[in-house]
Amino acid sequence: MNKILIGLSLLIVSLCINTTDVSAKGKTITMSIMNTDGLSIGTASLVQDGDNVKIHLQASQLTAGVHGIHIHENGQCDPPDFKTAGAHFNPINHQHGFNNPKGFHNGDLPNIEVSSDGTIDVELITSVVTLKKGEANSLLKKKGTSLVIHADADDYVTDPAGNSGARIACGVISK
Ligand SMILES: [Cu+2]
Ligand SMILES: [Zn+2]
Repeated sequence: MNKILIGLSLLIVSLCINTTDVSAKGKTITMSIMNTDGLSIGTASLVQDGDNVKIHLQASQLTAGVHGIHIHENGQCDPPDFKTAGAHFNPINHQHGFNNPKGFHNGDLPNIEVSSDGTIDVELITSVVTLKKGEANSLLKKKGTSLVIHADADDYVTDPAGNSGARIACGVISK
């Protein structure tokens, strides 16, 4: 009986901690990532954590190696080319790339590396976008935004998209 009570109180304590944690972090937005055939190959979860937005990407059926990934300006992913996602999310009108003296876009993100089995499970953290509505750099603007994975690596300097090649996967970020 004692053991059960201790177990219960531990459970209550951990529930309280989780609740606090969740409210400090804000709601998690989960979206599906689709490939060029329009089929789901994974998910991305976004959460506001203080000044940062954390993006947890889990996907499979990708080609192994380094790929560019960005947040694009439109919340629309029409396969197979995902052109409807538009350009990189760029509310302050910079050029592309972390190594570009006139850079970078708010939607720019570090390259991801897909394992030899075609899977990826990674957390990306960015402080130049927000999930708070109404802000100029909000990912939840009226028509949403999108997360796009490219065929090639981002060179972090070539405007407007880092020479990262075709768009191979896309997911809509919206409330
Ligand atoms: Cu892109
Ligand atoms: Zn860019």
